[in-house]
Amino acid sequence: MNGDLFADLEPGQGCEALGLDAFILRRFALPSEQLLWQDLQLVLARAPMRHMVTPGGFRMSVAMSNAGSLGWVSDKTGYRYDEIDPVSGLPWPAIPTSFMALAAQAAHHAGFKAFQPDACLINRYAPESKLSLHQDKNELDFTQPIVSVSLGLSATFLFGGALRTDKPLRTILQHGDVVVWGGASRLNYHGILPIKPGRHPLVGECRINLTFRHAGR
Ligand code: MD3
Ligand code: FE
Repeated sequence: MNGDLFADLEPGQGCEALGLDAFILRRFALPSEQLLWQDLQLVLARAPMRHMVTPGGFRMSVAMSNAGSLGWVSDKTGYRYDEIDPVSGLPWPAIPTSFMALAAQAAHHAGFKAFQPDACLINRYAPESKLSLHQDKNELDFTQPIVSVSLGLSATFLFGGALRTDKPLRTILQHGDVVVWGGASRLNYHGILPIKPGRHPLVGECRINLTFRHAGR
């Protein structure tokens, strides 16, 4: 690991390389958990969580919402980014400054100097919810990384390769863990195994994941 890049991490906030251009900053979001949580409630008051439907007609077990000038949506016609929340008919709420600061700091630690997210997808996993192995390829610019922030219950993350058939690595993502996925791993398959029931003191009986993307031009 490049010592200089990570010199200002606090003790206990190690950085691990998960794969090529993929870095886990364990517990990196812990110091800002209260602010993140407050700001998340403000976003969700305007854009409530909802279960989207896949193009195949299945209701997703993960509930979702978005902040930013673009939001990820799925319906029977397909997956896409849209400026408008189809539930409210209004633009998605802005990405809170606390979210932006955390995402920029994390990207910077992983060597991405100018991360400009325009979309923050918010995923909520109740017990038994899962996200099957998939690629994220609706974004227009793959040179910018994706930053993910895990809150609440732990999850087993599957990190595969460029092909669906590549055997995935497994790692546990815990409350406060931040992962930065760049260049070489940007199009890797990945997923989340079914969440085990439990209770987190701040977040309650679920897992929440924030993923920051640059989706537009
Ligand atoms: C690796 N979310 O929203 S975040 C998703 O925990 C998604 O909710 C998972 O996959 C979650 O699309 C995983 C980590 C993540 C996000 C995007 C990636 C890992 C990635 C894109 C490429 C490679
Ligand atoms: Fe994904």
